[in-house]
Amino acid sequence: MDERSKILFEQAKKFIPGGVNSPVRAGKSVGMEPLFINRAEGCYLWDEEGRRYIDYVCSWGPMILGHSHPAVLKAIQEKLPLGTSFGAPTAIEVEMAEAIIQMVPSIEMVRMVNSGTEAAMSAVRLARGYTGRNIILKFEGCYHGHADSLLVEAGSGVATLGIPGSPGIPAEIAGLTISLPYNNIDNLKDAFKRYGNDIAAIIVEPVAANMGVILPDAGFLTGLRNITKENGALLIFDEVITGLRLSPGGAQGYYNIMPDITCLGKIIGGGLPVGAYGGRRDIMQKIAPEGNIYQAGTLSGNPIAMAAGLATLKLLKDSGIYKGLEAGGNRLFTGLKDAAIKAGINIVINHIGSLGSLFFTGEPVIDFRSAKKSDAALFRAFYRKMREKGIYLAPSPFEAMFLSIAHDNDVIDRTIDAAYHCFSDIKK
Ligand code: KE4
Repeated sequence: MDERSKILFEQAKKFIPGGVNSPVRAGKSVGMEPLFINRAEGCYLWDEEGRRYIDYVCSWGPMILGHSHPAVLKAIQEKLPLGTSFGAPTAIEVEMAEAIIQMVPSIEMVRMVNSGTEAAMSAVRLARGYTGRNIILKFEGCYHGHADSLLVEAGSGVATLGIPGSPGIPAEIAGLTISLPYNNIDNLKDAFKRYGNDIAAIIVEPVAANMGVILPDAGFLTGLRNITKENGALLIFDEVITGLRLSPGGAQGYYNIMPDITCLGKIIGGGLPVGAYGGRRDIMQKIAPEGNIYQAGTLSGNPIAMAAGLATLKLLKDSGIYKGLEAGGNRLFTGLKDAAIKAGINIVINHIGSLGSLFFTGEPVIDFRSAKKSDAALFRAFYRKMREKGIYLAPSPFEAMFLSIAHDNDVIDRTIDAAYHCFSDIKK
């Protein structure tokens, strides 16, 4: 069925670890080999066999305008003949910085990097350098890229120092990170009681989307803002997914909670490799060469990537887009819930705007522990059936579904119909 992809995957595994350039693409969680994608347009992907899929991965978030949006392609095509990279400042980087500062409420200064990992890693170093403290506090199930300090699992007891989340991370480094359950303010208070004066920052996904989608309980984000202020620690919002996804101002604009530093990525690159971190001027001025906290990047602010990102941001300033994305998300996720009920399948759907995920469970999903209780085997069966019906989901129960402006009602209704048949099939 996926002959060309199979051949390519065998070839790829000879030269690339696991045959992929990012682990989740290999589809190990769903026991299916990956499709090799040849091209994409709007809400559709075509694999190497020429088979068309409705895409709910959207490159893990960036493609909010749909694939190959004419305005983004035009911006790239206009920039290309002028050269691809100079390693020198360019006018478009200034435009891009201004656009981000205008859209993201808490950002007064911003530095472009090349990935979400770089953004989060740099934000952590900045917080440590600015506060003179070393401990970072994160939440289980939140993913902030693969920097050593952030690939850390919870310690033995709650509010204890972390343990390495991967070989190759020294215990000494992991031991400077605390990992707590999401949505739990009491554990947080314990951690600050124990380590308060040594905690440089809390880093959080304001809406978690790497354990499936989990929304912040009422008061959770405000609690983080208050406890960091009370203890002289910084609050870092990792908005690599939520930035420009939930609203033009991301989650901080949606919930009206202002962090000290924000990490961005994905959407701001329009599909090209772009990340950014920004925040209060007094903090960002500590970054070299204005300050002495070092961070650098050969291709940071690359003009082609800036062209794609800026073209995307210019379109996203139209708030009508977010009303449409919200309507599409509501239609899809309520439709999936109704389809599951009709098929007699227990699922929980967490969603906000054009972002959501489904869990094969009957219990509320409010943190990583409850997310892990969902039925992975049922997800695998559902994933397989949906892919056979031409619906392309993220190959893991701990990822999200993303909509773009190209997902119209007809596409959404076809997805819901396909899901009903898949729910009915796996029910048997
Ligand atoms: P990148 O280094 O992959 O650009 O960004 C890391 C990152 C940081 N913060 C958040 C909230 C993120 O979701 C990510 C990356 N997201 C994953 C999928 N959930 C990227 C997919 C992959 O790893 O291939």
